Amino acid sequence: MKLLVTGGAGFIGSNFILYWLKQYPNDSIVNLDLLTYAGNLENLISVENNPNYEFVHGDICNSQLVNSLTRNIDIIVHFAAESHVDRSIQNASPFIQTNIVGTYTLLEAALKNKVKRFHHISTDEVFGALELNSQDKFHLDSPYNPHSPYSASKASSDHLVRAYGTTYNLPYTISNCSNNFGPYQFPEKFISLVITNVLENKYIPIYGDGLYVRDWLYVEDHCEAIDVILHKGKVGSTYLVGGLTKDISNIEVIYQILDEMKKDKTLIHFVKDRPGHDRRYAIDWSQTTSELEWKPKHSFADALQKTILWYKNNQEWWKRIKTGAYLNYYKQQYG
Ligand code: NAD
Ligand code: TDX
Repeated sequence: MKLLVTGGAGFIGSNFILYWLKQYPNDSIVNLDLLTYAGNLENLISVENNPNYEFVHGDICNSQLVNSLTRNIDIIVHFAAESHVDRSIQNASPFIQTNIVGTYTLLEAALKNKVKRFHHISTDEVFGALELNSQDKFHLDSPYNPHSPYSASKASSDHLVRAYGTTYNLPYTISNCSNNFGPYQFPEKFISLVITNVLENKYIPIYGDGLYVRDWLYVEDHCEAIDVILHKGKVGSTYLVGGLTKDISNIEVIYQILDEMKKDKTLIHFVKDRPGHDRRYAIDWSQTTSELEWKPKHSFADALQKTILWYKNNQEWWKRIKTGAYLNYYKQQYG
């Protein structure tokens, strides 16, 4: 089987490529990535000489390139996106371009070249926010109600994928997953930022009252979910993928990290809240379990421990990032 993976040099995409080539060594993968600030080929050093792996540096909005790469491809797994909510608040433009126009460009190529499956990676953020302390969860029939330019652009891309399925019979699947964490996550996202700041003895910025709730999913569990969706998922279906069954607030996540890293709470700094900050996410993945027999294998505590260890053992990886252009972003975001 031949896969075109977009955004494969990013956090989840690179974890997916490493996972897939280990699991299915006879499959081949073309990785199309623009190498924006978030793309890092270091993540893929262990497979760069694998004859079944090819990297192509390019933009998913380039229709000529995307069209030529899609010939002879069986499956497209579409990760490429601008993915950070705070950056979308600073400047929405690249989000509109990559997440909407880029997805449209890929859909056209998939149709033209008759790919057997277009799998779109999306997010639970398209559903908006839930009430704090409620029992509510996002379901497959939850209405779309995105609040940030990021989530609105992802919602648009989901609608486009479904429209191509309905109108042109494009064989697609979609997964809407919760907040991922694990190795190779760019240290602008909450958990990777907290761990690396603690390792540098820097203050931990926590937005607002710190009582916001996210559903945390270990990236390896996410890769396994995509695997079962590609092998057993029904064309034209959407699958919800999450990691938790019990709410955990951002401040509790920080306490757990500090506890595991044996540091005290003095590093915590409450900072200005994110505009339009979604209060709570919780995802009901029971249908994915009953239909595909998938469920996350890692508990939050175990996955957090593994993740902390990875960042401790791979300091060069994130230190190279944190001393580059990242510094400008950090100054703009946190002062
Ligand atoms: P990431 O920001 O780490 O990586 C994105 C990758 O896409 C980078 O390698 C970047 O270079 C590439 N890219 C960006 N614009 C491109 C373009 N125009 N053409 C080609 N490549 C381009 O993102 P991530 O966290 O790995 O997220 C991957 C996907 O999963 C995204 O679609 C995101 O919306 C979705 N998602 C992420 C999370 C999460 O918690 N990280 C949760 C739910 C859904
Ligand atoms: O410095 C911070 N302080 C803080 O309190 C940062 C960066 C975040 N936070 C809070 C905001 C959120 O409540 O932590 C929570 C998680 O924040 P992010 O890591 O920015 O994730 P989120 O906004 O929830 O979006 C993520 O999950 C869904 C990903 O970035 C998206 O790509 C994905 O679609």
